[in-house]
Amino acid sequence: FLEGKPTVGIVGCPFSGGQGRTGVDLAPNKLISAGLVDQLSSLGWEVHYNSQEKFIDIPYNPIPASSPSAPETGTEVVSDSKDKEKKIQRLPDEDIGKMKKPRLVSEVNHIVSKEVEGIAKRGWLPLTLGGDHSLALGTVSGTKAKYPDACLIWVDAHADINTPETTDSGNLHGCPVSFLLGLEGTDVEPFNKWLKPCLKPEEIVYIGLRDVDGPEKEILKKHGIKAFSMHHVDKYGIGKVVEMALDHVNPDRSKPIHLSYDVDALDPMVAPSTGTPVRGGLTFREGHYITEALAETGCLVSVDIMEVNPSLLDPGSVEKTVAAGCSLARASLGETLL
Ligand code: 6HN
Ligand code: MN
Ligand code: MN
Ligand code: MN
Repeated sequence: FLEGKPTVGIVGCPFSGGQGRTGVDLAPNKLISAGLVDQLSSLGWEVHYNSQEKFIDIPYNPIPASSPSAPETGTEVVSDSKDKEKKIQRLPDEDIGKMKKPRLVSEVNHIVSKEVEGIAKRGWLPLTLGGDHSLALGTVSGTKAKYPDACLIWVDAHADINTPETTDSGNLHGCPVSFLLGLEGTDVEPFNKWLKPCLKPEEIVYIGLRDVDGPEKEILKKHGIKAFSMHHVDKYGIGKVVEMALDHVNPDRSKPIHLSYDVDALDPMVAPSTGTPVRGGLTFREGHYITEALAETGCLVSVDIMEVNPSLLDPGSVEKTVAAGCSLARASLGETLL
């Protein structure tokens, strides 16, 4: 599906507003500092990297707070990457219903959506580095704008399919899938200003689930959404699970694939530095096998690596998690194909 010389457009998204912990916004820089651009170039890809500085212009809470004392509202002085100072008026971003930071999450994702769409429309592969998983609102809608028949493989400990009504936490990183599907309760401001439902229930498949909220289980059942939990990985083995997942969303291996990878799908021993770790996850090899098998299909058109949080735990844990993020990205782009 890609055009011309294989080219990847890395979209660095320093964003943490879809959940409550700071630090996940540091991941894109960490992944890049770990050498990701050169690593992907070595695989034969032309690599373009852009970090989404535009986020700082959004008039809601700073992303990330440019200083710990940055005000929630009022005038803030921020410096861009060229150390040019700008004054920005911060507006309040009150909860809407249970949703936390709805305006911020919406505006950031609108930018990400257009960015991903633009990269995809050049015939390049967008590789989005989160940031928290609410960013999938932007990445998946952007991919779908170029490839309306793309299917979505969601690798995660969580289903991220709460609606604004079912969410307990109010954190929008637990909700992106419901918005993409246009489930009941998601046609709400400010998201409905730009985000149209773009995904059908039969176009998504999950791998790695092990912490799904009660209402999410009902949603999965009601809409007949296919999910391979860790139980299925144990029962069938990862090879069979990926094959069954592809048979479900992409039976002829003819459709474009968007991979949205939350590193908390990996076991916390493999990827400890993440905001919502859950025991009993994918091993290092199982986690990488998924990306290798998808690379092998030749159908991957868009990849997200989400929820690395370099501010959590000790330096050793951070290094492991960042290294896992880089190697998942490399494997998705074909590193381990012989
Ligand atoms: N993630 N189901 C929980 C919630 O808050 O809705 C956890 C969501 C985790 C989201 O890991 O991307
Ligand atoms: Mn997630
Ligand atoms: Mn998760
Ligand atoms: Mn939970």
